[in-house]
Amino acid sequence: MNYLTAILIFNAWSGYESAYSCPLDFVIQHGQYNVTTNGYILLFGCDKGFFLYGLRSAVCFGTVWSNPPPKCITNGCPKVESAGAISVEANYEGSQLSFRCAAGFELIGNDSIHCNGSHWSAPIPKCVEKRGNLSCDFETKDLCGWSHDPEGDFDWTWETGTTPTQGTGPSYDHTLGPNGQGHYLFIETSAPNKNGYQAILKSPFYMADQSGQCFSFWYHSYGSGFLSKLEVFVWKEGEKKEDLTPRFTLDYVTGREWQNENFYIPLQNEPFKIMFVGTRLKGHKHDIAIDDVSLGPCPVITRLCVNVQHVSKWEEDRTRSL
Ligand SMILES: *[C@@H]1O[C@H](CO)[C@@H](O)[C@H](O)[C@H]1NC(C)=O
Ligand SMILES: *[C@@H]1O[C@H](CO)[C@@H](O)[C@H](O)[C@H]1NC(C)=O
Ligand SMILES: *[C@@H]1O[C@H](CO)[C@@H](O)[C@H](O)[C@H]1NC(C)=O
Ligand SMILES: *[C@@H]1O[C@H](CO)[C@@H](O)[C@H](O)[C@H]1NC(C)=O
Ligand SMILES: [Ca+2]
Repeated sequence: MNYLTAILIFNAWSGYESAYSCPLDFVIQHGQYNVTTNGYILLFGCDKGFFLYGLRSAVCFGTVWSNPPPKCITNGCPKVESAGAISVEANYEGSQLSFRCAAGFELIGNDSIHCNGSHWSAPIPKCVEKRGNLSCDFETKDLCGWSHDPEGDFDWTWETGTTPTQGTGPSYDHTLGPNGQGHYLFIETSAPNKNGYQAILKSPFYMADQSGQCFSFWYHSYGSGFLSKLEVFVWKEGEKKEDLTPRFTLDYVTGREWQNENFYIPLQNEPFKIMFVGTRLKGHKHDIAIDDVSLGPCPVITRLCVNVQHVSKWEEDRTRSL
């Protein structure tokens, strides 16, 4: 017994007939429909040469149809092929297309279009890169879209409380503080990591129109000696880390407090990422940590807040971009 038969039996048994008043105010281009059972059921059909795209029937529930009428579609529309981030699946001999985007991209427009013989039902959709979260406190394991670069020798560790080695690293995160059980990321400088090993963390893509602002982050650099290094870069697709100049470098101990830093990102003409590179230089007593990153308007009184070396770099870029 199919769905339709079941409904007919239910209908006969319950005596609902008089209650059907679903609207019959639509036309099906290149097709027709027949009204049956006093307006309770519609049966759809398409003209010769057209495919029926959708359901073959509809049932009236009081005043609304169970589903929209199908479309009668055929081929003959301009060809659309997969290219770049967009992939196309053709059905009904090319009369209907479904679209998907590669990871990291989102679809703008309809994910499904169909053809009436000459025109597509909607413009061809586009895949655009997803916009990265503007800030992250690293409180969830998805790291707000930040990711470990497989080119690194090891990954940044997601941690709460102290780091495993005594005398180095933070005792708590920056977001929630001493009693908060918050999370941060750090580079584990103990074995098995070796001297020269790097951990690379990349932000999601930011769009070019999100440049011209400041990137702010908190870091924690406690341990003994000059043992590890933190570098922060602005990176674009295809660029090699070796060819880039870090926008921030730290290779010394600053103490047990979290420190804030920010730098200006000059206007870019293509999507970019922020890249944190942590390098173990010598020994296991310098676990550098980061937390609370954000991209946004530059602080007004930068001069008073950050050390002189970085103010000059910030001002230099700013002046150049004005
Ligand atoms: C509608 O009824 C007509 C006349 O009986 C028939 O030729 C046609 O095939 C029917 N269409 C559908 C979709 O059932
Ligand atoms: C997708 O297409 C349907 C009709 O096929 C239309 O009603 C709808 O507005 C379209 N959506 C977008 C986002 O273009
Ligand atoms: C297909 O749709 C376009 C625009 O909606 C319309 O101008 C054209 O007449 C339609 N063609 C057919 C064969 O229905
Ligand atoms: C932004 O962060 C939220 C929460 O962590 C996450 O669910 C979402 O996927 C992120 N967006 C992107 C584009 O990565
Ligand atoms: Ca945190």
